[in-house]
Amino acid sequence: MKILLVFPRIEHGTSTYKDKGIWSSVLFGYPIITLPHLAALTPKKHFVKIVNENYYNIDFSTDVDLVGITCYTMTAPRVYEIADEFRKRGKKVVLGGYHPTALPDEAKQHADSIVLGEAEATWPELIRDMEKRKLKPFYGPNPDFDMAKIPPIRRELIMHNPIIGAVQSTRGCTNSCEFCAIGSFCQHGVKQRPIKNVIEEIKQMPNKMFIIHDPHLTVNRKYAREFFKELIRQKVHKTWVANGTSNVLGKVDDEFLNLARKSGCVEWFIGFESVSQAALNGIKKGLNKVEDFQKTIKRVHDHGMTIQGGIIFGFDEDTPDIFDTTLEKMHEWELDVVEINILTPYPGTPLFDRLEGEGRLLNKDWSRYNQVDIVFKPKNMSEKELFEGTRRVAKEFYSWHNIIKRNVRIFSITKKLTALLPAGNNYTFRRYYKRDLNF
Ligand code: B12
Repeated sequence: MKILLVFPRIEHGTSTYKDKGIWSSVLFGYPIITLPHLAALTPKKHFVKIVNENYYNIDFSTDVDLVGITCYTMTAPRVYEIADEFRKRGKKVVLGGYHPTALPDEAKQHADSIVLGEAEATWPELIRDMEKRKLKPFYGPNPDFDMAKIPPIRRELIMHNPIIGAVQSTRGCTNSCEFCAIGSFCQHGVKQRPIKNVIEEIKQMPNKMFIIHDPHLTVNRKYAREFFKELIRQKVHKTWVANGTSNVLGKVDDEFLNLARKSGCVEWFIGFESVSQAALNGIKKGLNKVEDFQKTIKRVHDHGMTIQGGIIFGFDEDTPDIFDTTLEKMHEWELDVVEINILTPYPGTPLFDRLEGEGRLLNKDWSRYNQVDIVFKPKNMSEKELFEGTRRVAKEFYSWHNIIKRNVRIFSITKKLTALLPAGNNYTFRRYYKRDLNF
């Protein structure tokens, strides 16, 4: 059987189709592992091809038996267009990912089958059914699969070749933050791959730098510590970045941070989300304490690693003064890079259900669920204030003057050339916000 897997074009964010060219395809484009992972789960007797629409046009007349498309909320409208076009030409289409899982009946109008949740157990079953021409309308969710059986992704199918590789070691999260899509998507708590499998995959990838696409690597400290030790013991000598949480990185012992650094870590992404404790409590992320953030950042810096912080504006507790306060803290705490987002209620999250129940969703144009457009009615400010405030923070934080200052600091913290990774992010984010927030 011939299977085509499609990654649709992205209109917003740091690696969009508009950024085609050397910047995203060779330098700082994030590697996307979803489809090479799905290809690896496909029995070997079938032929699999991947098209990433951010780099290549889709050939709708291509000779295939089955088309699988990955779908986030923001990409859903484009995914539906692609799916409709293939179906018009008599191809069988399957959709999977976060958005079809949250809204399967909507997605089903554009597909022959929907795969709900993680596909490790269900994709092989779907392929068998397809061989018999007996596709079921829905598969899963089936969270009952063995992480030890996850094969290495089919890296040779990634046609563009960013210098940064990617791997995943854990799934799921123990927190249930109101805005996050992971809680309802991964229905099995935390699961991890055997460390030896992850290290083997890292060793096999040609890239000298890689990103760990886990919800957060610090979710199981014992596992993370063993992972660092093994990277060191096996002399892997690669540079990596991962997601971590403030309450773990602020509290772990020095040995943990030393091992992380020695094993190649140059940057942690931490979702601080807000400088307002009331907002954090409101979104059920009260485990994070604003009063500890500065100490956490300093500790990570003192161990030679940098921090990319995540900040979200638009929580119910946010008033118009949140923008100046946040900007002040971002500088005072010496954050190296910051992802600045407008709160977006993704279907499937408790936030979406609450705002929908309160009649506060402004539209369901999924293409605008992109963290730079405003799709809900904020509580304590106007939509204009929310947009202008976010824009002002991004413009100020990503001024050339501030970027240069931060990048000098980044190199002095890491003392490594590979600090180009976090330093480059400062430039990537400037480009993104300048375009999407229009400054
Ligand atoms: C890496 C990552 C990115 C990277 C790479 C993007 C990518 N598409 O891979 C970057 C930084 C570019 C990114 C950008 C964004 N991201 Co992101 N990202 C992640 C992250 C951390 C890991 C994704 C991953 O690689 N997982 C590993 C693979 C193997 O798993 P998977 O993709 O979930 O695929 C499995 C299933 O979903 C399913 N599946 C998926 N697709 C398909 C298709 C078919 C046919 C089938 C059968 C099955 C199937 O099978 C796979 C195996 O089980 C997740 C959080 C997480 N830990 O999952 C957030 C996450 C997916 N991102 C999210 C968001 C919101 C965004 C942005 C909108 C943020 C922004 N400000 O712009 C953009 C959207 C870009 C886009 N449209 O792709 C949300 C998605 C919510 C939603 N409902 O859409 C998540 C869940 C984060 C969160 N906490 O809410 N992201």
